[in-house]
Amino acid sequence: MNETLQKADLPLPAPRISNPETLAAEIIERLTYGIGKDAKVAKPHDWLTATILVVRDRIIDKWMESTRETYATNAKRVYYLSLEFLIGRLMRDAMTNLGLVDEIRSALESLGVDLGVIAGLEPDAALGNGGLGRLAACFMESMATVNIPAYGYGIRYVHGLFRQQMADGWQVELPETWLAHGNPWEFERRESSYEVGFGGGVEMASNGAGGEEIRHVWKPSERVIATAYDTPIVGWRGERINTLRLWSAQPIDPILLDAFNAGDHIGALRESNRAESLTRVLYPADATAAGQELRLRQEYFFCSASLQDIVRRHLQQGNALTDLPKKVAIQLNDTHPAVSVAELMRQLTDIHGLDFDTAWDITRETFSYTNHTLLPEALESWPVPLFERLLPRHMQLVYAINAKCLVEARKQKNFNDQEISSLSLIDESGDRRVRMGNLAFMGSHSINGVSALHTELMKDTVFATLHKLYPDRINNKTNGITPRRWLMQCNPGLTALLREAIGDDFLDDAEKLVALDSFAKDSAFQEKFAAVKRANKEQLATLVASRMGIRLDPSAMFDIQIKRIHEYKRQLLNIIETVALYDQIRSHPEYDWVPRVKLFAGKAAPSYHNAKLIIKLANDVARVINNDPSVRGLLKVVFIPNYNVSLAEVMVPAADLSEQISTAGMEASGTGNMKFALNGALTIGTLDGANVEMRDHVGEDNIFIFGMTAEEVGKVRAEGHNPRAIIERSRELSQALAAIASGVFSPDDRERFAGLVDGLYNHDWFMVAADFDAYAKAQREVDAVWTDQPTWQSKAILNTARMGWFSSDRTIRQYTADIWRA
Ligand code: B1N
Repeated sequence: MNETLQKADLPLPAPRISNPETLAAEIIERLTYGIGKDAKVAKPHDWLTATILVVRDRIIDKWMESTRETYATNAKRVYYLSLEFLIGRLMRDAMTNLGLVDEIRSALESLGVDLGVIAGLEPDAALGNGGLGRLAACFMESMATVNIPAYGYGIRYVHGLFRQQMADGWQVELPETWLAHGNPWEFERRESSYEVGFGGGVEMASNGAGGEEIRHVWKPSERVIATAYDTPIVGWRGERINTLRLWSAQPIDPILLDAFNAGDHIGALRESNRAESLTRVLYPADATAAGQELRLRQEYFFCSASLQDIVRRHLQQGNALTDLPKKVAIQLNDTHPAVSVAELMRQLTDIHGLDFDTAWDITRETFSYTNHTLLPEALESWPVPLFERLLPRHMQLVYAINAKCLVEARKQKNFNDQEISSLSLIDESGDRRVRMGNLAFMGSHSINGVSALHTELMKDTVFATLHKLYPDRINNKTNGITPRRWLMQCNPGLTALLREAIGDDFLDDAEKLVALDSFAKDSAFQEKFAAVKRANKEQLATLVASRMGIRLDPSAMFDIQIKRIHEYKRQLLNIIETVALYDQIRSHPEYDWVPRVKLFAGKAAPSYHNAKLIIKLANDVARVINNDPSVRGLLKVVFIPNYNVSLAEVMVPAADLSEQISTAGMEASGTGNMKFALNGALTIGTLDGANVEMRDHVGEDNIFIFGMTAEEVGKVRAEGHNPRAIIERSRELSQALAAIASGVFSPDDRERFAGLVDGLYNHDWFMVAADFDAYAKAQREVDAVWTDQPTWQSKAILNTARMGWFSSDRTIRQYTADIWRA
């Protein structure tokens, strides 16, 4: 190679041309030379891979440009650390944001390939459980869109969230294998590998010449390699491409040859299996702490690798370590990456030689933390003995941080012992545990909630004492959703209609949707809006027919509840009301009932007994109702298996009514609520999470709010209530519960649901009984408005018009301005 040739002089590849002819030629080229397949025998999967590779080429130029630009300007970088990224399919997302959909479609058409067919074969990357992981994915897309130099860091799970199958109405979990056909979106970066240690002990070493300064040296007993896999994330209009960097664990020695040669063929692979099992599966728990050692290992593994990478990049740019907070903002997505606080302290002190206080200031200025739930069972804490065994140096640092903060607290405020113990990083109330929420809080300059209500509750409950000590740290950043995936891509019919009506401004700024306000009463527009909804409902009906053999009438109201199955989300309330409605229709066949289809989908954590029972109940109720000729055409119930991002993309645009009915105070924000309303569904919901702000934006006449407030729930829980009396007072409710408890829907096992119903009579923690009458009444108001279609349509239009504020672009701009200062 010519030594005098500077790298900067190397020619750049010619920019790609993107007309259908060129695209078609490139697809054939990729199929032949990239995949080694003859077009004549290529399978749909081969066409998919070839198409992705051609789209990917168009991303790479911009990707490198984005990276070069950030490097050249030494701009502040944002790092989003998350144990979950629920990204779903990427091909349509990339094509939409690059403006290539029509060109690729016709290129494929000229080759006799249907874009819709191959797009449906792309695996749905489910590296997340629910809202928290999907939020991380929406944020990645919005950070690229609003031109923030950002990296997502997480784990490349070999198996994402399990595939849900129904066996006689029960959830069965099967492994999910998104990587089975390879993953053309990712780039393995062998050169970006780091060692991550576990266990062992801590030694002291003198720090060079004089020998008076002492350093801690952690000598782990176990080490694994973290290897980076990069996926490009395309922003709207392809202006910026950011990187999602996921870590995979590898053994240091792939095989122990000595053991192998001695005949121990299994033992020779033990270390390799142990390392690889670290990143093998996603924990399938949503809103509960996982609690096992492997989970803590996963958390530390990805934090350590990410921080090594971040510090390496910072130093490589020629920056001083003390400038870390000027050049780096790290957002902790809940407490799952909270061990980062101790790990950055370790790297700054033990490896880079900073003193403790300097390191602490840098750490706190660099990190910020988002809390996503107040559910006590979801607050992570680790038994001290486990933490100490796995991370002995971090345990010392946790104690040192704790001492520093508690001394400061005693000095600043007149805290009593109880307050001091609630601040502590160590929970001493039972077996001693490390409180990850407190660690994340103390190690961050900003702590945010995800809706206005949730943020206020954080201040009043879990973080009350910490808030008293640091009153400026807690702030709100109401969640958002990306309008690219959740409007333009999933609802092309509505997008086309909107462009026809109000022009293209909303494509770049979702808040410009307000221009639609003036169309709400326009009857010609209402008809078009309704026609789009109808077409989307027909598509969902087609999906249900083909997957489940159930026929749905698209002129019925599609009433949808899709989300993780959890008692606080109250699918049970919806099902019980469905049973009550079923009774009513049979008792009064002469009434003008509004035909409804009740649709459910969602997964239950495999170990969550009641959640699985609720799925079974939904299926049992569905079977009875759908087979009863006396309600035919008036009521149908469907539980669609294997809810995932791709299914949501079909269901959201097809909804007339969106169920957001959690017990007030329990859903931190919700984001499905926003997706539905943006697509013109009306919401029936409680004053919980972001529903409160949705009401403020769409107007209280355009949303069906019912039930107890968070304050009332808190009061009732403190004072105790008598659900039995409430149930006995409500004829509808007691009849529905009697039917369920007595086995009307479970003749094969009449006791099946007795326990669930007993729970409502005896404590009703989630206020299902307490809110039932209000909910049923709100549902009848829904019926009344539905009967007046022009009014319904005008409300639906106003929802679409006024939901632009809930774009994740707005959320990201707020994070940037208030927290990251990037
Ligand atoms: O985070 C979403 C919110 O919109 C939802 O209201 C909230 O429930 C959800 C442990 C969680 N909170 N906590 C989790 C996920 C996985 C896990 O292992 C907890 N998920 C949420 C986005 O802000």
